[in-house]
Amino acid sequence: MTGITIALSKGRIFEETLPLLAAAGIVPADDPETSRKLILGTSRPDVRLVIVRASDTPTYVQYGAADLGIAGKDVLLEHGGTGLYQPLDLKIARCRMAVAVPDGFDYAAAVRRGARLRVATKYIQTAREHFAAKGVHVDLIKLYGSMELAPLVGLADAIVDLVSSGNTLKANNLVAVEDIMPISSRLIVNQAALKMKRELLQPVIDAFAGAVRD
Ligand code: PRT
Ligand code: MG
Repeated sequence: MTGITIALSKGRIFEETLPLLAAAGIVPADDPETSRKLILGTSRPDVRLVIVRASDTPTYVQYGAADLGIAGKDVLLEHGGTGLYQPLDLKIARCRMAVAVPDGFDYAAAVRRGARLRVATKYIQTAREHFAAKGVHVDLIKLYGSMELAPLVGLADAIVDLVSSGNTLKANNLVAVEDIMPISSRLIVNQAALKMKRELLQPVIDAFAGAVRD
């Protein structure tokens, strides 16, 4: 494909990417919330968007099915980043990765006495590194969503999840007891495409860079 293919997930990343796309003269021809199309044309005949699951974005870019993509740092850490160039923190879809437990569970005391904790999460790699660095013994339980449920039904003592407003934790009587890292979304670029199509891709990367807002 001689044009540019950009992989995006619908929802918050798509919404918050619109101003960045606009800075590169790219306006989607359809709204992925209402259209069922997975390939969207744009105002630029040489640019198309592909709509993928958030956790699949790095895979599409890694294999060159998309030249560019936008993915959360949470997703990139789990993927590993192979074959990807990550030139920009776009500072969108911001939140934090945290450890949370049921209100009333004394996490600090459990850690102090060296208890083995069962931790449910979608973010196995990040959680493993975090607890290993702290010397906390954990059994990690892989889930694909709704982590907040796990401690409420006895599947886990704690969860590692993303927190933005804190409303989901509060609604489920959970409290964040430890911050792991701040999270935002990055522009990712297929390394081979950057070499082969630099004259096409670099102006888009530069336009995104100029449109990043704190
Ligand atoms: O939905 P799907 O399974 O396809 O994937 P996804 O949930 O990862 O996708 P999406 O579109 O929901 O999120 C895309 C990216 O947005 C993530 O990879 C993060 O980098 C970023 N992001 C920013 C968030 C949040 N904020 C966020 N709050 N992703 C998820 N959440 C969830 C969180 O997991 C928790 O369940 O929202 C809930 C907490 O929100 P608050 O506001 O109640 O604290
Ligand atoms: Mg989601």
